[in-house]
Amino acid sequence: MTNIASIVDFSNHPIDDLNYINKCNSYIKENSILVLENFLLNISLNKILTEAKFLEKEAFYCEQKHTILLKKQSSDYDQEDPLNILMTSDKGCVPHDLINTNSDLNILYHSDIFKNFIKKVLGLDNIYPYVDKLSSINLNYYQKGQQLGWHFDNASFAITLMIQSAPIGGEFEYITEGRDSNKDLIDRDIMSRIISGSKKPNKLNADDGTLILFYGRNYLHRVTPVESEIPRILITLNYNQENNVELSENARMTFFGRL
Ligand SMILES: O=C(O)CCC(=O)C(=O)O
Ligand SMILES: [Fe+2]
Repeated sequence: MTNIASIVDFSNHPIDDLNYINKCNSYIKENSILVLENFLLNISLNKILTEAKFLEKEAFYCEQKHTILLKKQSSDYDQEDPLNILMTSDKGCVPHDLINTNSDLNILYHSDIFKNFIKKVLGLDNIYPYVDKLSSINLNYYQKGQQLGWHFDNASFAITLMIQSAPIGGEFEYITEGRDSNKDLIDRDIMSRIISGSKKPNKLNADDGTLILFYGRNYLHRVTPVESEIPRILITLNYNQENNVELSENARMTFFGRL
């Protein structure tokens, strides 16, 4: 059985070390995003990439139109209202039940050391996998022309692993201001300027093997269209703060095409 020490590069990222954990916690509090480059050892990255390429033919592709709050357009609001403008998102997804039980991804996801790191860095009491068989780990494929439109996530935090960045396009863009979901505040002016392109977002061009933690419910973000024949492959590691949560049937049908 593979050990997490043969997956994570502990020399760069000693995720079991309290000083390192505290450093990451301070960093994300200050910056709202934490980018850990070369998080995966090369040998593990290559194994995961091989598995992801093998599973690519199983991906379910969906295209959606949604507002930045992931809702449908409403005739109650002005079409120009930044909360009512439609975005396009399209990508392919391989759900958790197709990933090998012995995959480094499963070992990492279930590892107590990794989960403890995530909990402490994000200041959470506990984190739990989804109880449905599809939603905990997802392989996402963005083929040429595919993208994620501007949005806020439903989940408060996101954990992603870049496995194959696109040579052209497929950039992660984000802002770290403009919403406080706890106080139900959204700065419409900032949203309008980002959507229209008059305000420039931050850009992140993550290399393969990078782990990213991000407060996606509070910060608008998108993935620009992939422009290369080589797809962008990104893994989401999805946890809940409560036990026994399943992704809604509607969301599972949308993203995976099945329950
Ligand atoms: O692909 C990415 O880098 C971000 C994914 C994302 O924003 C999402 O799945 O909600
Ligand atoms: Fe997102």
